[in-house]
Amino acid sequence: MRILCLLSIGLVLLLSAGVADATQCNDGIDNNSNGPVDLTDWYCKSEDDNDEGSFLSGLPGDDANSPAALDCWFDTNSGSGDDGCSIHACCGIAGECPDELGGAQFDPEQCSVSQQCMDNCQPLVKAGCDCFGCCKICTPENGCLDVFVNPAVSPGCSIGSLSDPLVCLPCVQNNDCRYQDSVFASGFEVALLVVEPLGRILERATR
Ligand SMILES: [Ca+2]
Ligand SMILES: [Ca+2]
Ligand SMILES: [Ca+2]
Ligand SMILES: [Ca+2]
Repeated sequence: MRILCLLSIGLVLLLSAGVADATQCNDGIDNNSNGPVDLTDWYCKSEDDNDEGSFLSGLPGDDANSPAALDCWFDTNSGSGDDGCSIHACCGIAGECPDELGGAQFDPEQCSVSQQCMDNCQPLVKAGCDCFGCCKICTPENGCLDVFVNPAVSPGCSIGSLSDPLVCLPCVQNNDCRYQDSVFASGFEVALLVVEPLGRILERATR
């Protein structure tokens, strides 16, 4: 009887822990009613992301970086102390560095990524993206575009405005710090092992 009681208490604790950790990006619900659910949605950068309806995470302290000092976009905080990543957004901007991103202060000599950043951030990066939120997103309307979806760089960017270069800034992925092996599926590139059993591979990544 006592063992049964202990088991029940354990189960209740486990369930309440699960409820406490629920986010929009791990709740199994299509919160923004657009079809993709949780991590298959473009707007979910990790299971901790609590906003399935935008590129923001909805988490206190996240998405507060200056474009002049981006940390690892996928660690759901804005500090570079825990990841060792700090890079000017214009290191990844395709073309001129815009004034509003601090173009006057941009030094292209300061664009290297530390080993610490690679070690900490690469395991967190979502397929199709680099460490700083420059992601290859494919839609029937636009084909595949590399755009900064990180709100610190492109605050108004959404799937509907992907092809507007003034809203979703075109970018070049950081080769030293990005998700390495992935394939194109409808939407984000998707990790090979995730997409294969579902038979949703459209073509191999050509980066
Ligand atoms: Ca969800
Ligand atoms: Ca959704
Ligand atoms: Ca989000
Ligand atoms: Ca961080």
